[in-house]
Amino acid sequence: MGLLEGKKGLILGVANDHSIAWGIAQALHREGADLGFTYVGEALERRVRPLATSLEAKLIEPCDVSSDAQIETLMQRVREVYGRIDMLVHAIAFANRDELSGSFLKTTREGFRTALEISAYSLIALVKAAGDMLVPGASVLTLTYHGSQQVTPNYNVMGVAKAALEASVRYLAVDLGPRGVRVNAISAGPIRTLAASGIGGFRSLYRQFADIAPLRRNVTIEDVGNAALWLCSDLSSAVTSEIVYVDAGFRTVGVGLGDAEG
Ligand code: NAD
Ligand code: 0WE
Repeated sequence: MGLLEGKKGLILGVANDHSIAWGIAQALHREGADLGFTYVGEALERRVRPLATSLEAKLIEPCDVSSDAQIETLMQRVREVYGRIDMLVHAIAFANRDELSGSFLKTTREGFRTALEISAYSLIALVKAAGDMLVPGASVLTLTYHGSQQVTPNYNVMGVAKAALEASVRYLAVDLGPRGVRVNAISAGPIRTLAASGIGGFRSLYRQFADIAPLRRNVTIEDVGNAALWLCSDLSSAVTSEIVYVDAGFRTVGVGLGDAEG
């Protein structure tokens, strides 16, 4: 019997089959979870529907997290279809493209507001709107990146947004803990997804990562999916308020170790 048999999950952030959210969805489905999905806009709906259908999803709804009304409508639908949420997976980030290149000092008021609203506030808004559907034993999971802790060139305002997201994980964990609801984040190494495509310097960052990381490789959406499975299942029953690194050990290394052959 699967680890997640009988559990209901809501997954936000699948754009295509390269998405981290898709790697997570596949791992949760493999263990018997019943999953619902959201998308933003008609272009992504055409991508998400077939993927969600292949995992027998009963709920596929639009949700742009910049809209309280869309979040509210989504949660009403979840209440009708599932009535409860055992797993809430937030795999959403957005900053205006101009903010993700060049000097951090160029950050605009509007660019800051957008990045923090979509990438960090949305987790708070979703948990709030889910309300009592998050039952005792439920797990909330979000995705972050180490650019929140150390400077990654060009990540800029997204680094600030991820710092806010990680702090939000801790505050939410304290608020929801007494209800038996856990809140955690996975900090993933760089992965070639839609959100990483066309980012200046991503290719070189991605290649350097595999040279430096202790495991000498990049991270896959399957790696992240399996860690997510642990955090969403009762195997992690006393883990909350945690930022779990799925980064092949990259964070631990200050400078390249060089080739073991010397
Ligand atoms: P992705 O492009 O596949 O997913 C990003 C998702 O965010 C998309 O599905 C998009 O529709 C959604 N989104 C953007 N604006 C939205 C809005 N207003 N409302 C609702 N959804 C919105 O890319 P990904 O890399 O899988 O990103 C998922 C998460 O993983 C993000 O939080 C990202 O910061 C994080 N992450 C990515 C990497 C990486 O290298 N790819 C590394 C660490 C963490
Ligand atoms: O969190 C992310 C990606 C976040 C992201 C990506 C985009 C690209 C397209 C947010 N908003 C947008 N807006 C767009 O218009 N990552 C962890 C992947 C990533 O993005 C980088 C990175 C890495 C790693 C940007 C600059 C430098 C490194």
